[in-house]
Parts: sequence; C-alpha cells; structure tokens
Amino acid sequence: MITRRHLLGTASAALAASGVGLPKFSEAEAAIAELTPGVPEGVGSYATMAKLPGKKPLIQLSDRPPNYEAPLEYLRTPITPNDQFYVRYHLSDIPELKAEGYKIAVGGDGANATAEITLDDLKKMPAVEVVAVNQCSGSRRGLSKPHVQGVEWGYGAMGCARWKGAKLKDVLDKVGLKKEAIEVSFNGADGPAVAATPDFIKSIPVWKAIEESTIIAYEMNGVPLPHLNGFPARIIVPGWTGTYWMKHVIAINVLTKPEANFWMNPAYRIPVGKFPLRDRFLSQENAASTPITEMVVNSLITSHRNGDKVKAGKVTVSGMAWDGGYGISSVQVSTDGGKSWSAAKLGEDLGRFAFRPWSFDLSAKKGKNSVMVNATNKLGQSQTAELIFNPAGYHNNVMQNITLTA
Ligand SMILES: Nc1nc2c(c(=O)[nH]1)N[C@H]1C(S)=C(S)[C@@H](COP(=O)(O)O)O[C@H]1N2
Ligand SMILES: [Mo]
Repeated sequence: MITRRHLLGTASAALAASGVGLPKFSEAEAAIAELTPGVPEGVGSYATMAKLPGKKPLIQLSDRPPNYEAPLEYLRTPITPNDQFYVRYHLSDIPELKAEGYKIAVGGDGANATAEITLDDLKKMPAVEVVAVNQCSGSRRGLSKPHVQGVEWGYGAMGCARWKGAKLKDVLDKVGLKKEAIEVSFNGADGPAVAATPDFIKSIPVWKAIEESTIIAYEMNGVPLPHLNGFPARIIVPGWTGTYWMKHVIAINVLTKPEANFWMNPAYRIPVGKFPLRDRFLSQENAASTPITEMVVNSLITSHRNGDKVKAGKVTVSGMAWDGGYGISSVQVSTDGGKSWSAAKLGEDLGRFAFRPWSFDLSAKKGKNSVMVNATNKLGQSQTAELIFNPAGYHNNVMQNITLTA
C-alpha cells in the first residue's frame, strides 16, 4: 500500500531526478493521495498520483496509454467535476483535435447514404441533456480473486456528469437506415502506437443506438468536453459501461453484419447467463459469451475508507449508488455484518442514469464498527455478497464491508 509519506517521497525524488517538468504536489493534494485500498500489493509499486493536463491528480495505473482513476474523495458529489473525472484509453496515439475542421463520417453498408457532420451541425440539432454514470467495465478489476489480466483498477474508474449533445438517432436520420441494419459502430481519432494493436472500434445494437438518451455529446458539465474525455464529441450510451462511449468520434457506420474486431470479440465479453442483466446484444451473442452491456446495480462508500478512525458517537457514512438505468429504489446499511439492515437516506435524484447519493447516521461504539452497504434498483436487483467471477474481472458489485475504528 502506498502511503502519503511514500507518495511525497516518490514525487520529490522524481522531481529531483528529472530536474523539471513534473507536477508538484501540494500538501492538500498529497493528502488525498491515499490509493484505493484492496488492489493487489504489486499495483502499489507502480501506481502513483499524477497530473494530466487539465486534471487534478488522479491515480495513474499506466501512462501509455493513459489510464488514471479517481480517488474516492473525488466521488463524493453526484456530479463529478471535469478535472476530477477518470481517464481511460486503449491506444497511445491521441491527437488533440480542433473544433475547426472536425467532422464525423457517417455511412456503412446498412445506411442509405453517407454524410459528413461537423461540430456546428451537431450543435444545430435539438439538444438533449442527460446525467449519466460513465463506468469502465473493468472498474474494481484489481479486486478480483483470483487476479485477472488487464488494468488493475480500484474503485474509481468511474464518474458521473451532465452530458449535452445531439441524439445519435437524429444523426442517423441524415443517412437513413436500411431494414437489414443491425449494429452501429464507432471509431475515434486515436490510434495504436504500434501496428500490432488493433484500432479501437465499438458497436451497439440499432435498438440502443436510436434510444432517445443515446447521444453524441459535445458538452460535459456545461463546458466543451475536456480533451482527455473526448473533445470535440463523444458517444454517450447511458446505462451501458464506458467501453461504448467512443471519444473523439470521427466515424459512425451502420452495419448489416456484426462488427467483428478484437474489441468486440474476444474483448469486453462476459459469460452468458452469469449476470442478471436485461439488455442483451443478440447479434454479438454466442453460446459461451456475450458483450458486456448495462451496468449492474452497485454502490460505493465515499465518505470513509476501510480502516478509518472515527470518534465514538454519531458518524455519517455516505456515498453513491447507481445501476444500468432502472433507477435506485433503496440503499440498505448493516452494522452487524449483514444480520439486520436499515434504509439509508437517499439524496437528490438527477435521473435514472445518474449517481444517487445516500447517507446513513450510525452510532459508532468504541472499538471496531462494521459498515456494509447494499443498493437495490427498481427492478428489485441488489448487489452480491460473493464475487461473480469472470475472466475479465467485469461487473464487480460485491457489497462493500468496511471497518471504522472509534
Ligand atoms: N476514442 C476512444 N474512446 C474510448 C476509449 C478509447 O480507448 N478510445 N475507451 C473507452 C472506455 S473502455 C471507457 S471505460 C471510456 C472512459 O471514458 P473517460 O476516459 O472519459 O473516463 O471511454 C471509452 N471511449
Ligand atoms: Mo473501459
């Protein structure tokens, strides 16, 4: 585990070694630099707090490609500020696109025509706003037991923002869909640094593409998208994991055959039937595996970390709950290891795709206090007690169980 002292030491040692250019950590920044607990010991040897342009320090798991997660402290508000929002890329060659000259090529064998859509074209279309959680499929992968391959994310490969943009459906209407159309694919401007890495292309079923809430966003929390979160425009697929949320989107293709590249198969798949999900992606499904789709119901304690010291007496524990877009109906807290449960207070409802804040007042007794949290959605689905193991470490919604010492 990396401690604050260790981080300060690492940062200043690195500064001394390089002379210039490295971010300086203030005491306040370093104080939030306690890494996500629970990830493998080995991760601590390379994970570090680091600053990307335009961002507060995030937990850097890799830099090429950039994979940076949010510390718990950044997830205390239902809207995650842009400079605290996590960053995830598969590819290292990420051009900084300009608004001028930016266009999206729309076409494909399932479209009746082709079109080029500029940023101005998008802004002239009726605008839609949606508050939605962007969670990487692999968030909490680092907690998987046994360990699995991939970025060893802790709890913070997610955030929630207010996205504004044009409906993907309105853009697709410009070219018209053939009745054989089954999927819509997206490509971004980023590319692989080595030719051996396949370009990152993702597709979604037509029925999801034409939903009212599926948009091409050009604003995040009221301002243009930050470069590292997809400027000038990105796809937003509320309810579904972040993998489909293509950043710097430059091509949209309507397909009559399933998109067959590496990032659709074998990547981003879950075993058929293992998770209680409603949204299926049938054109991609085979006997063994199916693409990951909607997020599972989940919650996170963001006010405290496991092992925190508190004062005996009233302690308010709080955090976020979310799901794949059905909406959170309740959050239950247990202080006796799951024998009995009490309802937490739910905070502001920013819509069915958003983080739902919750809080719970417990009365801490001297010594160890266990706090367990379980969210339930409007379909009646709840979190699991045991990990539903899968080879990619996706959909970890094991109830948290932390200990606070008074
Ligand atoms: N162009 C592009 N878009 C992308 C990716 C990528 O590698 N390239 N990664 C996807 C994945 S897997 C996730 S989880 C989200 C992360 O969004 P964020 O970086 O804005 O937090 O972006 C998605 N969109
Ligand atoms: Mo992801």
